[in-house]
Amino acid sequence: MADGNVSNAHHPADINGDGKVSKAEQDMYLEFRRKELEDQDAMRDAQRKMAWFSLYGMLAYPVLVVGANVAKLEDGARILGDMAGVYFIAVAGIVAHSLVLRLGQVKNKLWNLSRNFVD
Ligand SMILES: [Ca+2]
Repeated sequence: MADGNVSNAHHPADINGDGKVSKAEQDMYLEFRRKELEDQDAMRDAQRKMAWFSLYGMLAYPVLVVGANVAKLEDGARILGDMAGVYFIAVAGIVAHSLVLRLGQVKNKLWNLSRNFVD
């Protein structure tokens, strides 16, 4: 029933639903997929930068408290000390989220590798 170009299965590139993927539909689909991959890459870069920025902030925090004491800013040092608990919990959440995302990517890669060995 189905010839070479027509298929009963709906292809995501077939926008008008005629069962064929025209050149224009294929180009649009490939462009959409390319943009999608670029967006995912940019999102991963932004999350990685956010995690590193948070870690640097975590390292700089005690230095800021000591620096405020050295600069005779006792109120500043006290306020920074009071905020430390909330700050470190928030940073730990950001870093943990980043690690969980990374572990998910590693798991997917291992899963895909194992599927290649089975096939
Ligand atoms: Ca079509």
